Amino acid sequence: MTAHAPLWGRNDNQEGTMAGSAPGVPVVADLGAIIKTLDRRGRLVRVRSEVDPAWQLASIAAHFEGRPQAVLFEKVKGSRYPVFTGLYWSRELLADLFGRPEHALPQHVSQCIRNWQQRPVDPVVVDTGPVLQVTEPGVDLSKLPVPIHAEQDGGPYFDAAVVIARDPETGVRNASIQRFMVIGKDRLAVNIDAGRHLETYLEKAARLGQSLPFTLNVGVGPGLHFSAATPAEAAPIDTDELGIASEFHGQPLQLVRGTTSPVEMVAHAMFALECEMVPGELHDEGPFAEVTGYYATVAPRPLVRVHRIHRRRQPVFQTILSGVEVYNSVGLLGEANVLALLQKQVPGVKDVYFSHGGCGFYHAVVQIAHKRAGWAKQALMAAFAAFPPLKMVTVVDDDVDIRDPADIEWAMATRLDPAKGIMVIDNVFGHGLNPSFPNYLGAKVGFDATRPFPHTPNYDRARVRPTSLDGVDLVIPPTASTRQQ
Ligand SMILES: Cc1cc2nc3c(=O)[nH]c(=O)nc-3n(C[C@H](O)[C@H](O)[C@H](O)COP(=O)(O)O)c2cc1C
Ligand SMILES: [Mn+2]
Repeated sequence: MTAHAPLWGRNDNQEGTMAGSAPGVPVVADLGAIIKTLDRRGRLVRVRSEVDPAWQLASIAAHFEGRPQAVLFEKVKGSRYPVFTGLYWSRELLADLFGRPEHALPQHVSQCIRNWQQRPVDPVVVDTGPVLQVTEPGVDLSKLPVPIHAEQDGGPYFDAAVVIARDPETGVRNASIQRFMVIGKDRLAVNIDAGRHLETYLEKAARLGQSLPFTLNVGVGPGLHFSAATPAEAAPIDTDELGIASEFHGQPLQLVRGTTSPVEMVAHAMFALECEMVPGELHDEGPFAEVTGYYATVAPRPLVRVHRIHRRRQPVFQTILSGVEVYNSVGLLGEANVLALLQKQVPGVKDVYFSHGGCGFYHAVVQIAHKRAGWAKQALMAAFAAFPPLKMVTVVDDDVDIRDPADIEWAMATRLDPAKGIMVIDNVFGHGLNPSFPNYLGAKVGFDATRPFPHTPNYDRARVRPTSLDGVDLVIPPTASTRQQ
């Protein structure tokens, strides 16, 4: 396990908190403690007025999207529970959460995944946990503040819940995030993309003539979200990827036994729903405004029966806005995984960034310090293989800032040779939500925007000598834009 102390140390605050956070576990493992700490550090916007979970909540949240602060909606119409959003929409906020510089985040994430791959620390099953403080006498999803986000969304959506399921043949646990539309008091419909482990589990259950039980864990910290979002390339189907959360927490993840099936729940979640899918039972799901900026269309998708709802005494519901927040969760995990694989396979790779213009997971920018001619193209091919949703990969030299779109364009404008440096791969598997990949099939493009190797002085970057402004006597008059601030 990593040696780092989880940020903000242990949550040994014994007083009852608003969210009922748990003593003895790291802050990052407990959303209640995270919210409390964000509040203390000036990183929590509180919305005190009552808001409607249908459209209004998301539209207010959108005003704060990307800021290094999360948002807590204290009063949500029709429900007793607050709603929290925005934990992932700023890398500054996330980096603070993990107590390291922003640029070091992908390295940290890939290190945690590597540690887990080498020496997994399996979750432990404990007798009880905060999530079992209350078991609802019946199931009524309308009591939960499940928001409707975009104008044409087909209904309220659980979009930040972690699914835990067990392989019907091997019993191995899987964690993932899927969107779930509320279609009734105790019914949901789920979108499972092609190739997901949950899809394989459901197919296996069908072959065995069984249903597939799973739990839906709402209100968890980044360790769990990151373990659930770890791509299959890094966490193959025969591994229990929940162990990745143990790495982020610095101690084994705690689970509690299910009460209606052998599938566990997250002990420190805010809510846990015990659910079941019967193979072949479908219901229309969608539309849903997806991370791509387009609506996912309506189609018959697996129907889910909710059998039991457990919760903390004072739970907070968690939701994620389809946008930067997803770029930074799925994207960061993809980025970390591509970085780890490229560094193993391609000498000279220094950094990887999944740009926001590329929806956080369609465009990877790779930084390389060339050691040999032709390695930029090796990096292109390795990146596509490492993360199938990618549609574009751009490779630049190590004097280019991969987080600055203008710098990347500069490299393309001055270093890309369009005759030799553009690689198109047609008829290849891509991401189903990308409209340029109908039925998961389309074309991908790689740009080698590196200088010719060996390097020649005509490609050397002109720079002024770095100087500090300390001690320089300056008069800076306000401009129209600074006056407005
Ligand atoms: C906020 C968020 C929403 C997601 N929604 C879905 C979804 O609706 N369907 C899906 O199949 N994957 C979705 N994903 C991606 C998967 O959770 C992710 O690729 C995961 O690694 C899949 O797990 P698996 O490799 O065990 O199949 C979502 C990810 C995030 C972070
Ligand atoms: Mn998996």
